[in-house]
Amino acid sequence: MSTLSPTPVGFAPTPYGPTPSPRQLAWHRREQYGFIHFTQNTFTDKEWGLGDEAPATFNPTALDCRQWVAAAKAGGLKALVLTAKHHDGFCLWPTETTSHSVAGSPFRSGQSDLVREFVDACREGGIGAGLYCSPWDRNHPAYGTPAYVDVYHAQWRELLTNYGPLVELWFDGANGGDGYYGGAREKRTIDAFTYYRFDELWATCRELQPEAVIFSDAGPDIRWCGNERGLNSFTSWCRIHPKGIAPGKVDNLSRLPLGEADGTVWRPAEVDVSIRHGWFYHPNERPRTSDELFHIWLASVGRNAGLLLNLAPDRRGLIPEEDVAVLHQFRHRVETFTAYDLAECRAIEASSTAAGTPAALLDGSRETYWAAGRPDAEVTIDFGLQVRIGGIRIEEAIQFGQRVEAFQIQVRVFNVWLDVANGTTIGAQRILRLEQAVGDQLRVRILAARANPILSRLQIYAA
Ligand code: FUL
Repeated sequence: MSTLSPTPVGFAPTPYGPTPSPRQLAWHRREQYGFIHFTQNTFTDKEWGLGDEAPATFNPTALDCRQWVAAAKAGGLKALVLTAKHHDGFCLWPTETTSHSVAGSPFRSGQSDLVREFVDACREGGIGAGLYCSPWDRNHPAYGTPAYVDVYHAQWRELLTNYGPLVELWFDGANGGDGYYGGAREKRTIDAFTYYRFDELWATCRELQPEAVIFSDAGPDIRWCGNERGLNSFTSWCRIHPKGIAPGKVDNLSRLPLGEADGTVWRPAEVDVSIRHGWFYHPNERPRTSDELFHIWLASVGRNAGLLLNLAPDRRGLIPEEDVAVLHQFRHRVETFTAYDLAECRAIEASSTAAGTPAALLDGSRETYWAAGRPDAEVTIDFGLQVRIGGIRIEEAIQFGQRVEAFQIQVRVFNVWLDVANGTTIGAQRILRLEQAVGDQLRVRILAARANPILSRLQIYAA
């Protein structure tokens, strides 16, 4: 087996299918980040407020957004997305569009702007800030008519204009119909495909926040994974056919986790899940264990998705101490799992090379790559001695599109090759736990790909 050859061969590969935009690529690199669900529901013990909550109900006693940021960082989260407005319509900033906001609450004597405190704390802490502003508004009297949609667009315009650069804009799909609606207390239905004029609104987002990714069930930058349990599917394509999906409407739910191998747009999956059972704080709920969070991480980030982990500040306006402790343990768990890379500085050999070099897989960079000369190809790493392997991380060079459809991991023990794992798609990253495989060589065999595979990184974690 030859040692590292630093000289790349061949020409830069031609991309296969759609590829990520710069803002999508930056999103892929964040991998895990957090949600903050905080509003009237925190004080009323609800998940969906009706919209008739008095602004005076909202009154955190010790709110400190810097504590949220510290908690996020304790868990290794790279950004936070705040519910600036949830379905009950209460705005956490002093909007000019409605009086149903923090301006009417006793919190900071009605002088507060929680969105400002939030973005300032994120920037001070060096993490990205994103915002959620619910399309469904159970408070607004005009909900269901075109007049409300103008209000909704104006709310986003305030958020997009006054709070500096944002990394993610979150468009929820829920619409339960009934609400307070200025006292009408009735059921109102809308057409999810046309009512909100999302195309127009998203064009405004692009103009005012060009770096921010836009999330909804349907994208346009990142799509929902189709469940709130923290699990992406084993197979997950970053591509999808955009037809038939709108925020709150999906013709076939399984399209969301799986994506579509022949999809025409790049729209990877985001996995949203809460650290507790509900999205909002409820005094009778406890956080998940760090073990559960580690499994969620493997089933989301480890399956080519972004992980949006929800944190729920309590009535003080602080993330509960027990949740912060779990976040610390979760981060420690991930860091321990990935601490020692057995592949670093080892000899690596490929069955074929059309461009780049197999050594690029071990150089730590995502810019360099190995492009195989055939759809089925393999790379072999020689550890030089028997090692105990606990996990593996494989990355495709997604700047050239997503290609791999099936792969296998084998380990050589006393000259016999044993299968230790099989997989389908890889994408931005596939992370697998291997049950203590022992051997002196490991090979990644690409069994099927839609075009010659191009990998950018390979890490093999010591058990
Ligand atoms: C859902 C909403 O209905 C929940 O309240 C929560 O905000 C979740 C993240 O999205 O669609």
